[in-house]
Amino acid sequence: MPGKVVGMNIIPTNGPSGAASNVMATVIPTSNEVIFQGLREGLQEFEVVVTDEYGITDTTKYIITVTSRADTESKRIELYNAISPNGDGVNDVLVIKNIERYGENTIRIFDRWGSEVLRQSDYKNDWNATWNGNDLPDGTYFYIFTAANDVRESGYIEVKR
Ligand SMILES: [Ca+2]
Repeated sequence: MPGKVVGMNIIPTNGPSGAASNVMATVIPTSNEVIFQGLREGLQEFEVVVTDEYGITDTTKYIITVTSRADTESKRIELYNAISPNGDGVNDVLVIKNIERYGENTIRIFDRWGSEVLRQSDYKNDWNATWNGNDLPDGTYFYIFTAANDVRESGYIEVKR
């Protein structure tokens, strides 16, 4: 386009998941954000029409996948990232909440020097910061959790007895 862009319009169109009659898209020029209303789950098509200072327009078609927040959140793993494996029965093991939802999974845990101290498939929520039957030192560890459907989460775990 020859000129400076002066306007953008987003038009929901009929996509594979059906009519777009209830969808509204509002462009907020000050923040370059688009607010969608009335989206439903599935594929949604939009035409993005850009207008330049000479009134010339350019149209691009986009297809986005709309997923519900519940779907997105259920793929995230939830764990309490500090454990106190001192045998008092409180927070002694690393628990990944709802781990059964993820199907086949693998967890790997590394110490601060990058040595792997746990690699377990089908994790049973039972890691208590031991390695070969010995207590690992208190400190910060790093985990990588992978499971079916491209679930991959990583982060730190604090071990303090
Ligand atoms: Ca404890």
